[in-house]
Amino acid sequence: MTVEPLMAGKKGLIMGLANDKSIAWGIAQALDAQGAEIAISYQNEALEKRVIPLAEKLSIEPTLIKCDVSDSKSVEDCFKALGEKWGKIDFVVHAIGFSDKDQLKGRMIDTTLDNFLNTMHISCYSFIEACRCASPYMSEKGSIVTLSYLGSERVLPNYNIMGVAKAGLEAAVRYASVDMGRQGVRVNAISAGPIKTLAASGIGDFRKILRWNELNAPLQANVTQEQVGRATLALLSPLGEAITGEVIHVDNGYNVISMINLANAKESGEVLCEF
Ligand code: NAD
Ligand code: 0WE
Repeated sequence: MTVEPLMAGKKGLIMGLANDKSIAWGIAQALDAQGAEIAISYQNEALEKRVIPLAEKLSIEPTLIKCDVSDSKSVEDCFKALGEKWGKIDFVVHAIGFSDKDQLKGRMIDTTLDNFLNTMHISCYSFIEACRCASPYMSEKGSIVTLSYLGSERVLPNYNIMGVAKAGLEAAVRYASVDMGRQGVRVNAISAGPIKTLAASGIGDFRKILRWNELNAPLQANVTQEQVGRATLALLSPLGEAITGEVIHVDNGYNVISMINLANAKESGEVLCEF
């Protein structure tokens, strides 16, 4: 029996590809494996050099578009170009976040207005704007997914204003699900566990964050780009049919845990904390 690929004939945009470690790359590969035709947007020329060789690895040649979400015209032009090229867009993936590195430490309350506005702009408003610009072109039964993190719901050291932006992002998912539900389009977020990507590099103690999650998640492991890719595929495909306005944790269950597992911590022999 031959089964039709889940994304056969479907076309859509992935925003936020920086390199082969990006969550966006895990998503691109999962969609490609199921027959999707993909457009990839990248932030600037420096990243274009990294994106081109990745694009060559996909089975259907992707469309590459420069799109800097700090510039509204750039976002508008991106969707217009795709709408004109394809007629209809079946899916959009938003995998973009940014805050000034200096403010991903210390106290959240010390954030500057300038950094607050920029973090909100790039990490939250850009999703809203992408939904609005995509809206005229989305096919009925289209699907949109953005990426969030547990720091939106609970406090982790140093995530700070990004947590506030992700809380806004998750609320935006709920409101957009109503706005776009009228045209049959579903809107969801995936709240991924920590993954070593460019956006995680240079974060002090990221190794410890990874180890902490691995020791304490119900499935005793960290998540991979590929796993987030396949969960995103499910939400973008007909498998996700009745799911909208939702934030789905793809974190090996870490978010349900309250107290750490002392036995696992001891067994690891690492000094993550001492009682
Ligand atoms: P990444 O660095 O590979 O991707 C972040 C992307 O944001 C980059 O491609 C970058 O170019 C893009 N970006 C930043 N500013 C932009 C701008 N002005 N215009 C256009 N693009 C811009 O890192 P990632 O971890 O794959 O991040 C993707 C998403 O996943 C982010 O929303 C992040 O918050 C979220 N996330 C990451 C983790 C993790 O641990 N890595 C966990 C949960 C959620
Ligand atoms: O959302 C993210 C990444 C957020 C991020 C990271 C950077 C680093 C480089 C946003 N902006 C920047 N700006 C830079 O200049 N994650 C979920 C990964 C992440 O980031 C953290 C984490 C985790 C997990 C920051 C502090 C604490 C935990």
